[in-house]
Amino acid sequence: MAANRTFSIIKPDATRRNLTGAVTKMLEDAGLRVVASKRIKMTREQAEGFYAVHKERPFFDDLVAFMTSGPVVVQVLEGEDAVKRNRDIMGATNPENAEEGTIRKTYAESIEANSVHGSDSDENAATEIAFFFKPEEIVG
Ligand code: RTP
Ligand code: MG
Repeated sequence: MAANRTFSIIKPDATRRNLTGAVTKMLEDAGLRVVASKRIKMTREQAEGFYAVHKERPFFDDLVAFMTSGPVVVQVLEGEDAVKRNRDIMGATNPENAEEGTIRKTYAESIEANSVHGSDSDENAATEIAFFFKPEEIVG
């Protein structure tokens, strides 16, 4: 598959523990290139908008509270088969089910405080990238 892009968030549990570099190294070692990156504090409106697909889920309010509890690092990652490559290195949502060597197995604290987000399809990647970045902020 041709090189393409995905969207990643280093979540508040990871920035709090000063793991931005460690997580980014795992992404880079997996063959992904950081082509845009910024550290932000998500507003409640941003978090609710970003996770709108989960609005009816029981964990929605907790998730919004968690994602606004501290800084996050939003990134655009580029590489061959980027969406799948990123999901593979992230590991399962629940770190108890994540494989050895994945980011979540290595660093996640819980099913919610699971250190990273990654887009789950090319279509969602495009939407999520546009949610946080202007085209000129992405340098491939
Ligand atoms: P993400 O969107 O963050 O990459 O994670 P994912 O696809 O593996 O998981 P998803 O089902 O999309 O859930 C989004 C995020 O919500 C939190 N979550 N909490 N308490 C719970 O049962 C629960 N389930 C999910 C996690 O932070 C998850 O990454
Ligand atoms: Mg998801």
